[in-house]
Amino acid sequence: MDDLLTTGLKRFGLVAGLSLSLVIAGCSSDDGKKEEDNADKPETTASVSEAVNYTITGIEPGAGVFKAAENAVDEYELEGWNVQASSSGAMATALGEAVKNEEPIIVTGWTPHWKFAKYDLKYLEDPKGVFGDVETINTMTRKGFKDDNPNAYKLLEQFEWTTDDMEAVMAEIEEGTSPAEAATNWVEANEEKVATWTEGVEEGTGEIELVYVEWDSEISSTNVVGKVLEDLGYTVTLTPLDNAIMWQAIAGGEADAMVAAWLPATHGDLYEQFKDDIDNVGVNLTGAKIGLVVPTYVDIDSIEDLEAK
Ligand code: PBE
Repeated sequence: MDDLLTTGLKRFGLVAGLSLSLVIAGCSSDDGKKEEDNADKPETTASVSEAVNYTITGIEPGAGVFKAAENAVDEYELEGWNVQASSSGAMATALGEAVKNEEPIIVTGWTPHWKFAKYDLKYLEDPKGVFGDVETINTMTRKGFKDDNPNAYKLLEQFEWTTDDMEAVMAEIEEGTSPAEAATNWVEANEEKVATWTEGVEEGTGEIELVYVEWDSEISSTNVVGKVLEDLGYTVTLTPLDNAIMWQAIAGGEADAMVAAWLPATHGDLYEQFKDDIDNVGVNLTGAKIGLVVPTYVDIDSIEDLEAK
């Protein structure tokens, strides 16, 4: 893969070098060079826009990052661009294929995610701040859950980990381990950290339903929390839902808890909509981020470098 990337970098370096000489040629004599000068720009920037067919490879349309990408198309006046609805898995496959073939691609991306360890990637700068800043992932329960299950609630209150922790679970799943097994392995390998979550928590019984969306990050966190609750004696069900439905299920009391609320920006609209009917337990991870992500060999740095169709 290193070789492929190096080749990709060389290729794009060559294009950049070529355009520089055209610009210099354009500067040295004014007459007759104008066209070449202008023609040079699409070479570098529009070629990326063109090569990706004015398409951002998206994920589930209910995801905050998908909606933010659509806002970015508006805010940066990218007429003719399309944010393609897909799934997190299909996006990752498309990204992997593009890197293998050294082709440009723009995806809706987020951190924590295993893709940053596997490929050389960068976030496109977002001077308009459409994708928000660094944010937190938060735990939410239905109202009344605390009274019904004070011990499980205490565990959820004490559940907090790092992007590295989450990425370790994600990486194992990406390599083919089942989510449940990867969660078990992580819990066994991180007894001390788990002990801080279960400190003062007594064993319990009964059923707990955790809801989540099948994003790689949330598959990891939900399975880990589910495993710890199971170890405490609860019967745990993990139910994958669409994003808005997940929030609705907690607000309506149909499900007990989720650890998948990205705030303040990514799920800010959903939080506003449901916050009065939800118990916000608190932060479980800091350092989360969303944005447009490209392989480093793609020769643009900012969303502003993209061009309308
Ligand atoms: N994500 C992963 C979600 C939150 C977690 C970034 C894909 C979203 O955009 O809603």
